[in-house]
Amino acid sequence: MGDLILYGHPDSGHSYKVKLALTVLDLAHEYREVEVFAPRDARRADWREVSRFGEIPVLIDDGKAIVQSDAILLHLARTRNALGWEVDPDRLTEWMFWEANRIGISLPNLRLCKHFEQGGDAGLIAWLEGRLQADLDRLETVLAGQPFLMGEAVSAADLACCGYLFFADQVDLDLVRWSAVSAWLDRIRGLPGWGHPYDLMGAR
Ligand SMILES: N[C@@H](CCC(=O)N[C@@H](CS)C(=O)NCC(=O)O)C(=O)O
Repeated sequence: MGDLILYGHPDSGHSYKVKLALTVLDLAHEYREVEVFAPRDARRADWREVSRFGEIPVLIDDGKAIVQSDAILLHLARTRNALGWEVDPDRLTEWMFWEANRIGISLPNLRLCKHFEQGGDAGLIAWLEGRLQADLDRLETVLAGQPFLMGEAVSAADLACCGYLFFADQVDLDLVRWSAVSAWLDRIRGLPGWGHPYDLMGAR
């Protein structure tokens, strides 16, 4: 396997999902911070060259740039035959599409409204909150019967779905009513290589 470079930012939960996969897999890599709050054409040039959709994260693996956090996670799982790929690639892929369409939409956008924009349309916030609660209910149901989303061991599905939940305080989200989700997050916190986004990618 060749050199790995991750482009991200400490406030980006999508970047954190990939950073966490790299640390949990204990893969040596270079981390490059992108000035994500600056206009796109003012951000670092090496990132602009490789970010096909103008977003972070981007992972360079052996010279090839891969974008979209869940595509990157699936790439790491497939090429390292790890993080659930070795258990069931189809089930793992299902979870990644679920994340991208569900909790990967509801929670980041709620955080955008409540934490970064400090306001926003009340109807939109209510819709995002309702959707997030349904997403947490779904995770709760699965995790009530097993320690991780794919079964007994941590997988890329867990790393994708948990990412933004470590910013729960920024959206005033009290996870107490989702006890299985809370216990799952504690299990993830206990993994070798785990760190809070601001510890792994630089404090803000
Ligand atoms: N679907 C994308 C979402 C990535 C995304 O929303 N990235 C944000 C940071 S978390 C970004 O780059 N925002 C800056 C911009 O769009 O200019 C993924 O999963 O990678």
